Amino acid sequence: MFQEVLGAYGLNVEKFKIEPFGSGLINHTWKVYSEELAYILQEVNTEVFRQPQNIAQNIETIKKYLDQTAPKYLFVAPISTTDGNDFVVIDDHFYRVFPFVENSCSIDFVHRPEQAYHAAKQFGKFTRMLCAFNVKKLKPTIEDFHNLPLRVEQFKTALEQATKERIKEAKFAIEEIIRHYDIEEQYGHMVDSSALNLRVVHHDTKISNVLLQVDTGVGLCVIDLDTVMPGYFISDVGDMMRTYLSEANEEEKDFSKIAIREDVFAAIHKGYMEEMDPVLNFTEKQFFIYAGKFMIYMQAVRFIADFLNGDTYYKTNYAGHNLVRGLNQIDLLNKYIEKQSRFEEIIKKINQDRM
Ligand code: GN1
Ligand code: MG
Repeated sequence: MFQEVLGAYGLNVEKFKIEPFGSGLINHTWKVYSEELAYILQEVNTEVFRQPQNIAQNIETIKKYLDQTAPKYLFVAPISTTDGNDFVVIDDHFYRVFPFVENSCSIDFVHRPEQAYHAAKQFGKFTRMLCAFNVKKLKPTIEDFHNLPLRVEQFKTALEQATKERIKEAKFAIEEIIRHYDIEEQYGHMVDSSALNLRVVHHDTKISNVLLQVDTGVGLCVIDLDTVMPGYFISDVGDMMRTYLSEANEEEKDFSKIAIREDVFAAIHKGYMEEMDPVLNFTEKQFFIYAGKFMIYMQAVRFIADFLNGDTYYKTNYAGHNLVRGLNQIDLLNKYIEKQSRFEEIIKKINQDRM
């Protein structure tokens, strides 16, 4: 496979070392490198991304726009094959190759608030750079990806179809998801009232999706653009809250290690709003804290639904893995909700200091 794929780019497989790369749950990624050159090779999971051409097209459309409006902005698009394509299809498998950004690194955990700040700034900057771009030009790469009511519907269907054993095992998780249905209701009100604008949103703002400068740790750019599509800013802010606030991530089995770091919350707010404050309207800003509840809850719903469905979506490494992930997210959600008034104080203080 490697030979055929790299051959399409005019690269000779024998000249490169190839190693699995990164920690994604959906696509397969490799680093392909020699002394002089380095690339990222990726196979797109077409079970999840049914029309991977849409990803390629979206990235191409955005690239053209940014080339004209912000030529200095670092936007990592796939390189072209010798035939001028953005991707290669071999036996129905879909591959693309990215340049490896020099002097860049990524991290899997937020150890310090500055890292959250730099990441949040990059995600904010990305949406800001595209705030005048017509979002309707982008195709959804996964229909209804962050449509919470639909995710809850899918959870209910999974519950109807699940085996008795799985329902019994997940009893507490199921009860917790039902107890927090108000988060979904609030989403419904928000969408009905057209409070939020559709924007170009990344939809997967985990820390490993930002490249940092090796020596300084300063943010360079965002990567993993598969889920870039029209959406609401709460998806990006919320996923940062979900994945940065606690040092222990969604894989942690010992929930006593899950804890919310207020300084990281403040850093996310600072980095994101440095870019997005002039872009977001007054009503949108009111949903900044809700964003975290929305994303943490939705991820819990998705993990538990996948557990009930017999683990068909997320890669799992042990029996009950998705249940543990779901319970982890429920624990995080409850700890987040406890902190809500602290978050309000933090934002109030930031706004006062600014005046
Ligand atoms: C998936 O593959 P990865 O890790 O980038 C998922 C995200 C989830 C995340 C949870 C297309 O992302 O929505 O938040 O797992 N991506 C898709 O770890 O479903
Ligand atoms: Mg991803």
